[in-house]
Amino acid sequence: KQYLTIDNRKVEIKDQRNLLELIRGIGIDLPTFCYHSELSVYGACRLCVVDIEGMGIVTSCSTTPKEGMVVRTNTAELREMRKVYLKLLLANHDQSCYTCSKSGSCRLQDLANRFGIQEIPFGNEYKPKPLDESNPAIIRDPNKCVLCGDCVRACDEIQGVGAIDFTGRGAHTCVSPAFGKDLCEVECVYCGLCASVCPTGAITPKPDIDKVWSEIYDPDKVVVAQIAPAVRVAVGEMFGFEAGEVTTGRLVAAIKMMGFDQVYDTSFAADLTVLEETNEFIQRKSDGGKLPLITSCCPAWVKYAEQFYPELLGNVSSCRSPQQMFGAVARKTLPEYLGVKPENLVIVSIMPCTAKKFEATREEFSTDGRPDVDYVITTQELGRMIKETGVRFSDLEPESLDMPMGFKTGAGVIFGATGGVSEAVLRYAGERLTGEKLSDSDFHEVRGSEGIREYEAVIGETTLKMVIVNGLGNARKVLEDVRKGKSDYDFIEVMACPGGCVAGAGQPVSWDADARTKRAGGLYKSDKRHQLHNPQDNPYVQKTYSETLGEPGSHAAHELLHTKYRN
Ligand code: HC0
Ligand code: SF4
Repeated sequence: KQYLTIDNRKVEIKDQRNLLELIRGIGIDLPTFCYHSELSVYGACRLCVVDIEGMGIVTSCSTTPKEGMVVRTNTAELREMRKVYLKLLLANHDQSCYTCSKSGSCRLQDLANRFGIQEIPFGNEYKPKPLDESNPAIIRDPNKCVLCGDCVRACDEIQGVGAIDFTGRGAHTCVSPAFGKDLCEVECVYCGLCASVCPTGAITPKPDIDKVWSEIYDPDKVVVAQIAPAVRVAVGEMFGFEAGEVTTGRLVAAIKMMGFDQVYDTSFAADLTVLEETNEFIQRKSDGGKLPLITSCCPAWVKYAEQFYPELLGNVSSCRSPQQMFGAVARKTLPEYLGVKPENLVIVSIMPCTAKKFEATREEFSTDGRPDVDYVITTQELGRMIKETGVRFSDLEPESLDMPMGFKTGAGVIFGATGGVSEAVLRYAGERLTGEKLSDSDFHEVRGSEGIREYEAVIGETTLKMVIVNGLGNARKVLEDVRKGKSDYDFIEVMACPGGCVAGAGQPVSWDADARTKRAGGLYKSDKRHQLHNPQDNPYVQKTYSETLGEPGSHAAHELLHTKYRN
């Protein structure tokens, strides 16, 4: 065993990658902007400086812990250095904290507060730079950038996109797409990972709150909501609940109090998606069609495939995502069901994701020029709207979702975690391929958090070789082999966000490193509490087939539930 000393405490060195991890592991929250455990070490913000006997002052993020080191994290000099770094950042920062959407969850604000900074002595050097609001998903505000580079490394190292980088030199350095372009002009897929890791308000989800309020206030409109799976296990975090606590009932109550007319569940459409997608899969498998079949519900992944793997678009499932299946079915059936004129029906999605905002604007997903989903707001935006109303979320009595599209099986709920789509497909495929009910609908093997997980399912006579991928850089690793004909997968699930939708960029800002695991745990717990677990058993999905769609893969189903991708 090896030991070192931190602030007079003897500490064992285990497998920590750097001194910062070790310091944080013993409960000292040393501040940083540019350190992120899943990214390479950059060492630029210098806030994590420590004093080591014999070495002097070094950044702890880039120092390997060694036997016998004597480390101090808090000295007069270190404290002064941190304050100076913070003041320099503040001097170059837009100071519109009151009106910033990150106010309350901004790390710069938090640290200025923690270090008791009450003046910025260097004068305000900063000259306003234009915002990039060019796309439906995220806003880039260079005035709030602290040059930590987290976004640049996340986009490059985790997503393998490289849409943004440092540009300019010295005092003119900033982060932007190449040649000062806007995000809509480069290969950005709107996954929002850059916004998730941004410690300030420099990259944030683009809000649609005002538009949704004005529809709610319009007495002629009937406004319906669909709630994505991952929202129910995260929105509570904005109201004092633990990550992963399932708050669906309170969520419904709050949304109704806000003035929505009906509250439905995207998980209903997820059940529907499984039937269509599994049908497509089994058909391809039995007719020698194009395999592997690759899932299509993550819009950032679909855009990535269009840009980087156009030759594999024939492998991508033609199924629309649950969000868009919901939109299409709701447009077709709800006007009559609710007795509302089609033009007065407003469909709002509540999603954990920024790319869903983009997906809803795609022209494939509109009918007679009107988008099937009118507005997409993120979990964060919904939380803010609830806060605006003053409703005390934790005091609400849970309410039920509205029928028919509020009914789902557990399969439609686990979609929000990586591996969830694959497990849901197995729950239906198992029955389709053997003609028998499954005795156990859990497939624990596909659950987990690794970026690439393989699973071979043996169902009756058929072996299905599956791989579950999260993070687009991981997708690239798997797809390179598919492209070269070197892989024999039957089915590939791809979600752009590491962890799946539970970790989407629209989820509440969280400092909890385990939030994503806890949220996924909440979805699996919710699955257990549902009466039904297999999507084919959803009586309202069955009714939708008998009344509107015929059977999975039918002409009507294709019209409403499938699409084609651009090359
Ligand atoms: Fe997801 Fe979805 S599971 S993408 O992660 O498939 O955003 O939560 O709503 O559409 O259902 C996001 C989450 C969804 C869709 C569903 C899928
Ligand atoms: Fe990169 Fe995703 Fe951010 Fe676009 S949204 S810049 S692809 S991390």
